[in-house]
Amino acid sequence: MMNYLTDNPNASLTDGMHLLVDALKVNGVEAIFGVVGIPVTDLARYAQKAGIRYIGFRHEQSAGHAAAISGYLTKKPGICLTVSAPGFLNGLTALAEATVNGFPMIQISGSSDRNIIDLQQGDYEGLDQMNIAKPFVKAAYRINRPQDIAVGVARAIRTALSGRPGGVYLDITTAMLSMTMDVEEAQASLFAPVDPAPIQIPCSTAVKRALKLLSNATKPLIIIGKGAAYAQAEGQLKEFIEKTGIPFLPMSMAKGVLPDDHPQCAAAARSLVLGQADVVMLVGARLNWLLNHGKGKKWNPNAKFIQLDVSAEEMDSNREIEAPVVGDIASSIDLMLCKMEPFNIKCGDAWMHSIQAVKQANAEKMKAKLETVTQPMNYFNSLKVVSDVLQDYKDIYLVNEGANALDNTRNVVNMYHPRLRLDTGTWGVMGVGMGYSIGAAVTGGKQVLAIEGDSAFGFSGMEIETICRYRLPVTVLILNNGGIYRGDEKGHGTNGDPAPTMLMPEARYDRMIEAFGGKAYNVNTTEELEAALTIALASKSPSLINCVIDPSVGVESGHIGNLNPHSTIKS
Ligand code: ADP
Ligand code: TZD
Ligand code: MG
Repeated sequence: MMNYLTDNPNASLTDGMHLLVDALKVNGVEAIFGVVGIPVTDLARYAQKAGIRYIGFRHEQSAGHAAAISGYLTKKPGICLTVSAPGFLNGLTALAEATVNGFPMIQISGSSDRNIIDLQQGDYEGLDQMNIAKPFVKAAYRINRPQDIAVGVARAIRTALSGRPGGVYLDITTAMLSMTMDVEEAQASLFAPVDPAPIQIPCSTAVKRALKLLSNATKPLIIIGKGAAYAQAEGQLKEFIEKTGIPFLPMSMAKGVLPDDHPQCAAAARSLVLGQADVVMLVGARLNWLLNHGKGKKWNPNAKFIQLDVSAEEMDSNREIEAPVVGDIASSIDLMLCKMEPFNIKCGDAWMHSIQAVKQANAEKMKAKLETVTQPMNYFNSLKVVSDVLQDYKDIYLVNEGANALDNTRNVVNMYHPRLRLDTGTWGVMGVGMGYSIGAAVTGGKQVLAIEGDSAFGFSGMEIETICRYRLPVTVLILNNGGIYRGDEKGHGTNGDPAPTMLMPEARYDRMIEAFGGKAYNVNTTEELEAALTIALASKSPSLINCVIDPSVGVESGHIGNLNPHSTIKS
């Protein structure tokens, strides 16, 4: 085995820094996303020398998002490298989000001198990082000695991947990085964990219970979540859905697990199916706020639930689950297919016809919106152009964030393949845009279109320099309505300050990418948008389109205005 740390093959000692790189290599790590500085700069250099790709960011949060999404796409933990205290904290938001989303990720952070931190004597960037990380992650570990590197890395990987995947924090102390160890002993200690994400086969009683419930349904529904996308169970799922004829509803990031234009896709009849389904089978989807917790006026109060999930404690989290199936999704559906025959599950024609009728009526309403030309453009006529151009690019990543920019894109732009739609996820968080774009381009090897609200873009906009520096095939399309939700609100004070939702009217985001040598476009009409997007995507190189949208067309809080408390006292 190569010792990447020492250029001298005869050296008898290695140190923590080199051994950590060796451990990452042994575990097949191909890329590290981070920001360097004391004490991890050399670590990144050694990693690069060892053939691990190092992608240097402008802010740790974006590096963390890149690591998280690479974990989601590859089922291997994405690695984020940060410096102590502030760098660690900047990355922690992304690590927490990875945990909430169920994406495997490891944040490795340098940390300062334990003796000084523990006595609070004011070390350079001193912070009790491991304990701060704990509430936000599946586990936090610290490596204090080179002898523990192999086990520390293996534990981090196994924890990030097994059960419900998530974030792990790995603390590496400055002192440990320069501690030495006998080379042979060090290399003998290295290993990759065997079967870190073991398959989990559900018990057949649970599977039969679920099938029985489904066989009694007159209006069954399958909801596909991003857990199914992560599980890469699209083959099994397609077989099950097509054999049973049951309609399905994809959650946002699960769009494309089965194509959106599949005849059984009920996305365009969402209210109908949630309101009427009598048996709902959740596949890698949680009954959280994104599904109104399975309660309230959107849901049939008598609906019965089947839930396929790797995490037993997810069951009954919001509503009673009559048929819990605890296992990994691929094994669970395999077993359901296997045991299906005596149950004779077949979705009735009446249910499917009522769904088709609503789908058709809604499609006509949508078509009218998409085809209405306005000047300036609105979300619908601009997104129709995007959707048309993307017909030639069905296999690229679509990163998406914002409020109206998010909700309308989700509704207008169909997905045809699994794991291509990457968005704000479980927390509905702004700031994932450029990190996800970079992480997907680097790990997935496909080009990216990021559709961004103007506010959303601002959270990670500086990373367009990173995109240009690494010459990544990323096109950023900013739906620029001049503000958060809309760009026409008047200030409420007397000093002329803009309203809280306002951003710069007529901001020219395209000029930002010119500073870094990327291609820039500013578009005001659907014709200009079509031309710019066509050229930008064909170029497969860094590009940014500033798309001017009518400031008055956005809806406050997008589709989740119901969650927004309004003051009861008139001012
Ligand atoms: P969505 O936001 O798309 O509804 P969620 O993130 O809420 O999806 O839910 C995903 C669920 O999938 C989580 O509860 C997680 O435990 C589960 N999950 C993730 N990977 C697997 C897997 N391989 N097998 C089974 N369940 C999984
Ligand atoms: N901060 C973070 C980290 N996440 C958030 N979700 C918010 C703030 C609040 N927020 C939203 O929920 S959407 C949004 C913010 C600031 C931006 C909406 O404006 P936009 O999109 O320009 O991105 P539209 O098209 O104007 O609605
Ligand atoms: Mg906006």
